Amino acid sequence: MAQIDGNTLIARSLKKQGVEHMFGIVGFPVFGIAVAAQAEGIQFIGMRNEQAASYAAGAVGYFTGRPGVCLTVSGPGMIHGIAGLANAQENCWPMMLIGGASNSFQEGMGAFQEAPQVELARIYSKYSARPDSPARIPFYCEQAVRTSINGRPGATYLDFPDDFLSAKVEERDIEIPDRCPDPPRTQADASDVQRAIDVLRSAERPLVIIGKGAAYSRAEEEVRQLIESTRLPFLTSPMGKGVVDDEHALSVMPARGLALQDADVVLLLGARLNWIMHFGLPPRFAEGVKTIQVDIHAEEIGRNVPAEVGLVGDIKAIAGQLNQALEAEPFTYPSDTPWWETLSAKVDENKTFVQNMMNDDSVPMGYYRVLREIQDQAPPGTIIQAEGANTMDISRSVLMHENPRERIDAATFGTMGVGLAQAIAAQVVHPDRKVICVEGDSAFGFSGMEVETACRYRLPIVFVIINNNGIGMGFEELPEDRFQSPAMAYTIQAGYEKMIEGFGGKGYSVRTPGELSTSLKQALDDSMPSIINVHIDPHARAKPQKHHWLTA
Ligand SMILES: Cc1ncc(C[n+]2csc(CCOP(=O)(O)OP(=O)(O)O)c2C)c(N)n1
Ligand SMILES: [Mg+2]
Repeated sequence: MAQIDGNTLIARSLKKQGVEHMFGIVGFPVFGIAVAAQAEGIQFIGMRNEQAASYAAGAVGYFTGRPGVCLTVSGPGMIHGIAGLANAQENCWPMMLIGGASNSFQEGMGAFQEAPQVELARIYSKYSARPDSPARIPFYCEQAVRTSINGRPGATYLDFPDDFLSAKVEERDIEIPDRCPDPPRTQADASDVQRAIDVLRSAERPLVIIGKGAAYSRAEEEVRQLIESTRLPFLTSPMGKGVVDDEHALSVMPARGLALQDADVVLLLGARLNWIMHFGLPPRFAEGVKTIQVDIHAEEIGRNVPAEVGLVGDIKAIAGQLNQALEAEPFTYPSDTPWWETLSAKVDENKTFVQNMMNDDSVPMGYYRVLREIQDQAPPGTIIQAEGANTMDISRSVLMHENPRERIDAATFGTMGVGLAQAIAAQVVHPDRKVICVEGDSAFGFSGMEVETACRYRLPIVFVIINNNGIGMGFEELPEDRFQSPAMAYTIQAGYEKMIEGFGGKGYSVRTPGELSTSLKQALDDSMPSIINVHIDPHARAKPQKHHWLTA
């Protein structure tokens, strides 16, 4: 009689659920899961730390709408994986963490790497479970995938003890559930849609805010139509960039502060009123601002600010409903209002300010000049990963995206260390596109060893390190007394580019715009990954802002 073991059951179930990519580190007791996954046609990417592997799995969820999987050993490996579980959960991305576990019959005995893993995963996941028997593994795999993509997407955890992995069950007793379908595109109530339009119509100073929920839902066509038919000013969250072209004439992104502060009606499309949007509260928003909130998650409606209208459901579907209602009864916000006049003046003023810094060729360079080079050279379709403090913040105002899902960063959870992993995930999901990973020198350090992973899989990612010798603010030298070194300082002029050469990649150390230009061009043509270590002015900063990241 044909028998099948737990490892193969997991791999077959996941493959059937549409899982294509698994990232992880093998060891006791999960080696067999990786082998079985490869045998079933799932791509296994062996990483250097489970944190990075878990970040990569979440990024796959964002890019594809189906969960990426992170595979970890028991105990410490699984605990590293919680980093990415939490990151995916906070960002509402589908991902699945799989932890091997010590034998179920040694529970509580002090087994090798024994840990309360199902409990550990619980608060940072939508679903955390250990199958009750090897034969029911397929049931749990389907449950985890279905839960991760439906409703508000998020993270799931499955726990597999060693004895379940090696157990053999009769193949004929097993039923592997079919692929769970992609989530239904839920619509809002028609009368609420009408109310939303009435509120928009009544606005004197309207504003549309587009979040990464709109990008995730692939709502670009509907949102573009909505913006263009209504001629409403819009701005985006960092990862909502490109849902509508960042350089669209109706974008007021360069006047973000002013637009948020003075709008009287705000339409939120898959963007939350959390810290990124200053909670929707004064002084960053007007007292009494009316919000029309479109969100997949009913509990999100009215968080921090009571919503004037709540539209619960899929962004693409609801933007479509809004368009339909607007086709029946068109509404265009006039271009000659005082609001547009104020916004346009601010947009022009800030654009000029940023342009001047982007065009400043002095040496040492500042952030803006480095990022401009990337903007100039990145071919269409390039995916940008950005992390750091200044590095990430400034990249938002310099790097323009024409299309959605082409930027990924530290996002809602502000997690440093996601960069290399997200770049690896982007390149694995999109082998034909260019991937540029823009890293602060501190940010790079968190998962720097993953350059070996990128080299081993020959992923031609271009890692650009914007190196100011420290966290957020740089230093020119360290004090004589080494233990008096500032907490934010790192090695002055560190040679990060040398790291990649040990693995067959190409390293560049650059200081001038000319050197940067030449090396970036070479790196983009290379079939292997590169590091371009850009030594910038350690005193370079973002343009003066009311609120800096250090004080949030
Ligand atoms: C996991 C984690 N640890 C620490 C931090 C705190 N933190 C915020 S930004 C940052 C690094 C900023 O420095 P760098 O990457 O060099 O960028 P720069 O601003 O210097 O360009 C750190 C450590 C964090 N956000 N996440
Ligand atoms: Mg730095």
